[in-house]
Amino acid sequence: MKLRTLATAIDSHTGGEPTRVIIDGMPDLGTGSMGERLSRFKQEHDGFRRAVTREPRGSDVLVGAIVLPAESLDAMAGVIFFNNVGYLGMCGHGTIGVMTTLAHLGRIQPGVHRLETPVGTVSAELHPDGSVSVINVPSFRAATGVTACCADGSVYTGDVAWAGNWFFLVADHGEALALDRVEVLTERSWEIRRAINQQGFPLVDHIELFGAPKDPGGNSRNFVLCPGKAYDRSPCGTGTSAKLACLAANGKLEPGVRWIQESILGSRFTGHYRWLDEAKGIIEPTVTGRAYLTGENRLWIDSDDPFGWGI
Ligand code: PYC
Repeated sequence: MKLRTLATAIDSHTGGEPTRVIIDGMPDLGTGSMGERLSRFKQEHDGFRRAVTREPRGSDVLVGAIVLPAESLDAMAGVIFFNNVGYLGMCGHGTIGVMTTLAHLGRIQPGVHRLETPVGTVSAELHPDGSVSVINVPSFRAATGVTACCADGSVYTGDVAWAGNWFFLVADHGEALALDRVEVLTERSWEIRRAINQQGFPLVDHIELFGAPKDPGGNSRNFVLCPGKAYDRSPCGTGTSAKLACLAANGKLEPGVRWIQESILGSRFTGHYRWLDEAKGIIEPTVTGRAYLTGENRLWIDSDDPFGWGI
Protein backbone atom coordinates (compact mmCIF):
# COMPACT_ATOMS: atom_id res chain seq x y z
CA MET A 1 0.00 0.00 0.00
CA LYS A 2 1.37 3.41 -1.00
CA LEU A 3 -0.76 6.32 0.13
CA ARG A 4 -0.33 9.74 -1.37
CA THR A 5 -2.37 12.90 -1.07
CA LEU A 6 -4.14 13.68 -4.33
CA ALA A 7 -5.66 16.98 -3.23
CA THR A 8 -7.19 18.93 -0.38
CA ALA A 9 -10.76 20.08 -0.72
CA ILE A 10 -13.35 22.09 1.15
CA ASP A 11 -16.82 20.64 0.92
CA SER A 12 -20.03 22.64 1.18
CA HIS A 13 -23.64 22.47 0.10
CA THR A 14 -25.85 25.11 -1.42
CA GLY A 15 -29.53 24.43 -0.82
CA GLY A 16 -28.63 20.76 -0.31
CA GLU A 17 -26.48 20.42 -3.47
CA PRO A 18 -22.82 19.65 -2.67
CA THR A 19 -19.71 21.38 -4.02
CA ARG A 20 -16.13 20.18 -3.50
CA VAL A 21 -13.65 23.02 -4.02
CA ILE A 22 -10.07 21.85 -4.54
CA ILE A 23 -7.79 24.17 -2.60
CA ASP A 24 -4.52 22.29 -3.03
CA GLY A 25 -3.20 19.66 -5.43
CA MET A 26 -5.11 20.67 -8.55
CA PRO A 27 -3.54 19.71 -11.89
CA ASP A 28 -1.31 22.23 -13.66
CA LEU A 29 -3.45 23.49 -16.53
CA GLY A 30 -0.99 26.13 -17.70
CA THR A 31 -2.11 29.56 -18.81
CA GLY A 32 -4.64 30.91 -21.30
CA SER A 33 -8.39 31.30 -21.28
CA MET A 34 -10.58 29.08 -19.10
CA GLY A 35 -11.71 27.40 -22.34
CA GLU A 36 -8.09 26.50 -23.22
CA ARG A 37 -7.42 25.31 -19.67
CA LEU A 38 -10.63 23.26 -19.73
CA SER A 39 -9.40 21.53 -22.93
CA ARG A 40 -6.13 20.68 -21.16
CA PHE A 41 -8.06 19.42 -18.12
CA LYS A 42 -10.17 17.16 -20.37
CA GLN A 43 -7.27 15.85 -22.43
CA GLU A 44 -4.54 15.44 -19.83
CA HIS A 45 -6.14 15.25 -16.38
CA ASP A 46 -9.56 13.69 -16.71
CA GLY A 47 -8.48 11.03 -14.19
CA PHE A 48 -8.29 13.79 -11.55
CA ARG A 49 -11.95 14.68 -12.21
CA ARG A 50 -12.99 11.04 -11.92
CA ALA A 51 -11.01 10.45 -8.72
CA VAL A 52 -12.48 13.56 -7.04
CA THR A 53 -16.12 13.23 -8.04
CA ARG A 54 -16.87 9.55 -8.56
CA GLU A 55 -17.48 6.88 -5.94
CA PRO A 56 -15.93 5.73 -3.69
CA ARG A 57 -14.53 9.22 -2.86
CA GLY A 58 -17.34 11.25 -4.41
CA SER A 59 -20.89 10.61 -5.58
CA ASP A 60 -23.16 11.19 -8.58
CA VAL A 61 -24.53 14.38 -7.06
CA LEU A 62 -21.20 16.04 -6.24
CA VAL A 63 -19.93 19.00 -8.27
CA GLY A 64 -16.18 19.64 -8.10
CA ALA A 65 -14.50 23.00 -8.68
CA ILE A 66 -10.92 24.08 -9.21
CA VAL A 67 -10.01 27.70 -8.66
CA LEU A 68 -7.21 29.02 -10.89
CA PRO A 69 -5.40 32.30 -11.46
CA ALA A 70 -7.48 34.45 -13.78
CA GLU A 71 -6.31 35.28 -17.28
CA SER A 72 -7.51 38.88 -17.11
CA LEU A 73 -6.40 41.42 -14.52
CA ASP A 74 -9.94 42.49 -13.63
CA ALA A 75 -11.03 39.01 -12.54
CA MET A 76 -10.33 37.63 -9.05
CA ALA A 77 -9.92 34.01 -10.27
CA GLY A 78 -10.93 31.46 -12.84
CA VAL A 79 -13.06 28.43 -12.03
CA ILE A 80 -13.81 25.15 -13.79
CA PHE A 81 -16.71 22.98 -12.59
CA PHE A 82 -16.93 19.24 -13.15
CA ASN A 83 -18.98 16.25 -12.06
CA ASN A 84 -19.12 12.45 -12.30
CA VAL A 85 -19.65 12.45 -16.08
CA GLY A 86 -17.79 15.52 -17.34
CA TYR A 87 -17.55 19.29 -17.17
CA LEU A 88 -20.12 22.05 -16.65
CA GLY A 89 -20.05 25.36 -18.50
CA MET A 90 -21.13 27.27 -15.41
CA CYS A 91 -22.60 26.25 -12.09
CA GLY A 92 -24.68 28.60 -9.95
CA HIS A 93 -24.83 26.58 -6.75
CA GLY A 94 -21.13 25.78 -7.23
CA THR A 95 -20.22 29.48 -7.59
CA ILE A 96 -21.99 30.15 -4.28
CA GLY A 97 -20.00 27.25 -2.76
CA VAL A 98 -16.72 28.60 -4.20
CA MET A 99 -17.36 32.10 -2.81
CA THR A 100 -18.25 30.71 0.62
CA THR A 101 -15.10 28.57 0.59
CA LEU A 102 -12.86 31.50 -0.44
CA ALA A 103 -14.42 33.64 2.31
CA HIS A 104 -13.76 30.87 4.85
CA LEU A 105 -10.11 30.78 3.73
CA GLY A 106 -9.87 34.55 4.15
CA ARG A 107 -9.13 34.99 0.44
CA ILE A 108 -12.09 37.30 -0.17
CA GLN A 109 -14.12 39.85 1.75
CA PRO A 110 -17.75 40.88 1.20
CA GLY A 111 -18.11 42.68 -2.11
CA VAL A 112 -18.29 41.92 -5.82
CA HIS A 113 -15.70 39.58 -7.36
CA ARG A 114 -15.33 38.55 -10.99
CA LEU A 115 -14.76 34.91 -11.87
CA GLU A 116 -13.77 33.60 -15.30
CA THR A 117 -15.47 30.39 -16.43
CA PRO A 118 -15.15 28.45 -19.69
CA VAL A 119 -18.42 30.05 -20.90
CA GLY A 120 -17.70 33.63 -19.86
CA THR A 121 -16.97 35.86 -16.90
CA VAL A 122 -19.53 36.00 -14.09
CA SER A 123 -19.68 38.30 -11.08
CA ALA A 124 -20.46 37.09 -7.60
CA GLU A 125 -21.28 39.32 -4.67
CA LEU A 126 -20.52 38.01 -1.20
CA HIS A 127 -22.96 39.73 1.16
CA PRO A 128 -22.09 40.48 4.79
CA ASP A 129 -24.68 37.88 5.96
CA GLY A 130 -22.85 35.13 4.00
CA SER A 131 -25.33 34.85 1.14
CA VAL A 132 -24.01 35.18 -2.41
CA SER A 133 -25.55 36.73 -5.54
CA VAL A 134 -24.31 35.34 -8.83
CA ILE A 135 -24.61 37.54 -11.91
CA ASN A 136 -24.60 34.85 -14.52
CA VAL A 137 -23.49 34.80 -18.15
CA PRO A 138 -25.87 36.31 -20.75
CA SER A 139 -28.83 33.95 -20.97
CA PHE A 140 -31.61 33.48 -23.50
CA ARG A 141 -34.46 31.28 -24.62
CA ALA A 142 -33.27 29.60 -27.82
CA ALA A 143 -36.53 27.91 -28.84
CA THR A 144 -40.11 27.70 -27.62
CA GLY A 145 -42.92 25.20 -28.18
CA VAL A 146 -40.37 22.40 -28.68
CA THR A 147 -41.81 18.90 -28.40
CA ALA A 148 -40.00 15.88 -27.05
CA CYS A 149 -41.68 12.64 -28.15
CA CYS A 150 -40.68 9.82 -25.79
CA ALA A 151 -40.41 6.15 -26.72
CA ASP A 152 -43.61 5.30 -24.78
CA GLY A 153 -45.61 7.79 -26.88
CA SER A 154 -45.80 10.57 -24.29
CA VAL A 155 -45.12 14.04 -25.63
CA TYR A 156 -43.71 17.00 -23.67
CA THR A 157 -43.69 20.57 -24.90
CA GLY A 158 -41.29 23.15 -23.50
CA ASP A 159 -38.56 25.72 -24.05
CA VAL A 160 -34.86 25.29 -24.77
CA ALA A 161 -32.67 27.88 -23.04
CA TRP A 162 -29.00 28.69 -22.50
CA ALA A 163 -27.80 30.01 -19.13
CA GLY A 164 -24.23 28.68 -18.92
CA ASN A 165 -25.61 25.16 -19.52
CA TRP A 166 -28.35 24.00 -21.92
CA PHE A 167 -31.80 23.32 -20.48
CA PHE A 168 -35.13 21.93 -21.66
CA LEU A 169 -37.81 23.49 -19.45
CA VAL A 170 -41.21 21.83 -19.16
CA ALA A 171 -44.18 23.08 -17.14
CA ASP A 172 -46.91 20.86 -18.54
CA HIS A 173 -45.76 17.38 -17.54
CA GLY A 174 -48.54 16.06 -15.28
CA GLU A 175 -46.10 14.91 -12.57
CA ALA A 176 -46.34 15.85 -8.89
CA LEU A 177 -43.01 17.44 -7.88
CA ALA A 178 -42.54 15.75 -4.51
CA LEU A 179 -39.40 14.45 -2.85
CA ASP A 180 -40.83 10.94 -2.46
CA ARG A 181 -41.19 10.80 -6.27
CA VAL A 182 -37.59 11.50 -7.25
CA GLU A 183 -37.08 8.04 -8.79
CA VAL A 184 -40.11 8.47 -11.08
CA LEU A 185 -39.15 12.07 -11.89
CA THR A 186 -35.59 10.99 -12.66
CA GLU A 187 -36.69 8.25 -15.07
CA ARG A 188 -39.23 10.57 -16.78
CA SER A 189 -36.69 13.36 -17.15
CA TRP A 190 -34.07 10.94 -18.47
CA GLU A 191 -36.53 9.79 -21.15
CA ILE A 192 -37.32 13.41 -22.00
CA ARG A 193 -33.60 14.16 -22.29
CA ARG A 194 -33.11 11.20 -24.64
CA ALA A 195 -36.03 12.40 -26.79
CA ILE A 196 -34.99 16.07 -26.95
CA ASN A 197 -31.38 15.09 -27.77
CA GLN A 198 -32.58 12.92 -30.66
CA GLN A 199 -34.93 15.62 -31.91
CA GLY A 200 -32.50 18.38 -32.80
CA PHE A 201 -31.12 19.50 -29.44
CA PRO A 202 -28.12 17.23 -28.79
CA LEU A 203 -26.48 19.74 -26.43
CA VAL A 204 -29.32 19.85 -23.89
CA ASP A 205 -28.06 18.00 -20.83
CA HIS A 206 -30.25 19.46 -18.06
CA ILE A 207 -34.00 18.81 -17.86
CA GLU A 208 -36.10 21.08 -15.71
CA LEU A 209 -39.68 20.34 -14.66
CA PHE A 210 -41.75 23.10 -13.02
CA GLY A 211 -44.74 23.11 -10.70
CA ALA A 212 -46.47 25.16 -8.04
CA PRO A 213 -44.38 26.13 -5.01
CA LYS A 214 -45.08 24.41 -1.69
CA ASP A 215 -44.27 27.54 0.26
CA PRO A 216 -46.82 30.30 -0.44
CA GLY A 217 -43.97 32.85 -0.52
CA GLY A 218 -42.38 31.18 -3.56
CA ASN A 219 -43.15 31.53 -7.27
CA SER A 220 -42.34 28.06 -8.52
CA ARG A 221 -40.92 24.65 -7.57
CA ASN A 222 -38.56 22.74 -9.85
CA PHE A 223 -37.03 19.34 -10.36
CA VAL A 224 -33.75 19.52 -12.29
CA LEU A 225 -32.03 16.48 -13.74
CA CYS A 226 -28.28 16.98 -14.11
CA PRO A 227 -26.08 15.46 -16.87
CA GLY A 228 -24.98 12.44 -14.79
CA LYS A 229 -28.62 11.50 -13.92
CA ALA A 230 -28.48 12.90 -10.38
CA TYR A 231 -31.18 15.43 -9.51
CA ASP A 232 -30.16 18.86 -8.30
CA ARG A 233 -30.95 19.23 -4.60
CA SER A 234 -30.84 23.02 -5.01
CA PRO A 235 -33.08 25.03 -7.36
CA CYS A 236 -30.06 25.08 -9.76
CA GLY A 237 -28.46 28.46 -10.36
CA THR A 238 -28.11 28.09 -14.10
CA GLY A 239 -31.55 26.42 -14.21
CA THR A 240 -33.09 29.39 -12.39
CA SER A 241 -31.29 31.70 -14.85
CA ALA A 242 -32.76 29.70 -17.76
CA LYS A 243 -36.22 30.05 -16.17
CA LEU A 244 -35.74 33.82 -15.88
CA ALA A 245 -34.76 33.98 -19.57
CA CYS A 246 -37.99 32.16 -20.52
CA LEU A 247 -40.15 34.31 -18.22
CA ALA A 248 -38.55 37.43 -19.75
CA ALA A 249 -39.11 36.15 -23.30
CA ASN A 250 -42.79 35.44 -22.48
CA GLY A 251 -43.30 38.85 -20.90
CA LYS A 252 -44.29 37.11 -17.66
CA LEU A 253 -41.70 38.74 -15.41
CA GLU A 254 -40.56 42.36 -15.57
CA PRO A 255 -36.86 43.27 -15.19
CA GLY A 256 -35.86 43.72 -11.55
CA VAL A 257 -38.87 41.86 -10.14
CA ARG A 258 -37.97 39.08 -7.68
CA TRP A 259 -38.58 35.44 -8.59
CA ILE A 260 -38.35 32.84 -5.82
CA GLN A 261 -37.43 29.43 -7.17
CA GLU A 262 -37.94 26.49 -4.83
CA SER A 263 -36.12 23.17 -5.31
CA ILE A 264 -37.60 19.71 -4.95
CA LEU A 265 -36.19 19.82 -1.38
CA GLY A 266 -37.81 23.17 -0.63
CA SER A 267 -34.52 25.11 -0.64
CA ARG A 268 -34.74 28.47 -2.39
CA PHE A 269 -32.89 30.78 -4.74
CA THR A 270 -34.07 34.33 -5.36
CA GLY A 271 -33.59 35.66 -8.87
CA HIS A 272 -34.18 38.70 -10.99
CA TYR A 273 -32.87 39.92 -14.34
CA ARG A 274 -32.06 42.94 -16.46
CA TRP A 275 -32.19 43.11 -20.22
CA LEU A 276 -28.90 43.07 -22.07
CA ASP A 277 -30.57 43.07 -25.48
CA GLU A 278 -34.35 43.07 -25.35
CA ALA A 279 -34.76 42.75 -29.12
CA LYS A 280 -32.70 39.55 -29.09
CA GLY A 281 -34.19 38.32 -25.79
CA ILE A 282 -30.83 38.25 -23.99
CA ILE A 283 -30.88 38.84 -20.24
CA GLU A 284 -28.38 39.13 -17.41
CA PRO A 285 -29.76 36.95 -14.61
CA THR A 286 -28.87 37.36 -10.93
CA VAL A 287 -29.42 34.44 -8.57
CA THR A 288 -28.96 34.62 -4.79
CA GLY A 289 -28.50 31.73 -2.38
CA ARG A 290 -26.41 30.55 0.52
CA ALA A 291 -23.88 27.75 1.01
CA TYR A 292 -22.84 26.01 4.23
CA LEU A 293 -19.45 24.41 4.78
CA THR A 294 -19.50 20.71 5.60
CA GLY A 295 -15.83 19.78 5.95
CA GLU A 296 -12.22 19.87 4.90
CA ASN A 297 -11.18 16.77 3.12
CA ARG A 298 -7.75 15.36 2.33
CA LEU A 299 -8.22 13.11 -0.69
CA TRP A 300 -5.83 10.15 -0.79
CA ILE A 301 -4.87 7.70 -3.49
CA ASP A 302 -3.74 4.22 -2.46
CA SER A 303 -1.68 2.79 -5.32
CA ASP A 304 -3.08 -0.69 -4.57
CA ASP A 305 -6.71 0.46 -4.70
CA PRO A 306 -8.43 -0.86 -7.87
CA PHE A 307 -11.09 1.85 -7.44
CA GLY A 308 -8.70 4.60 -6.40
CA TRP A 309 -9.32 6.63 -9.59
CA GLY A 310 -13.10 6.26 -9.35
CA ILE A 311 -15.69 3.71 -10.30
O1 PYC B 1 -26.52 25.41 -9.80
O2 PYC B 1 -26.10 25.82 -11.91
C1 PYC B 1 -26.23 25.05 -10.98
C2 PYC B 1 -26.00 23.62 -11.20
C3 PYC B 1 -25.74 23.00 -12.39
C4 PYC B 1 -25.61 21.64 -12.12
C5 PYC B 1 -25.78 21.46 -10.76
N1 PYC B 1 -26.01 22.68 -10.22
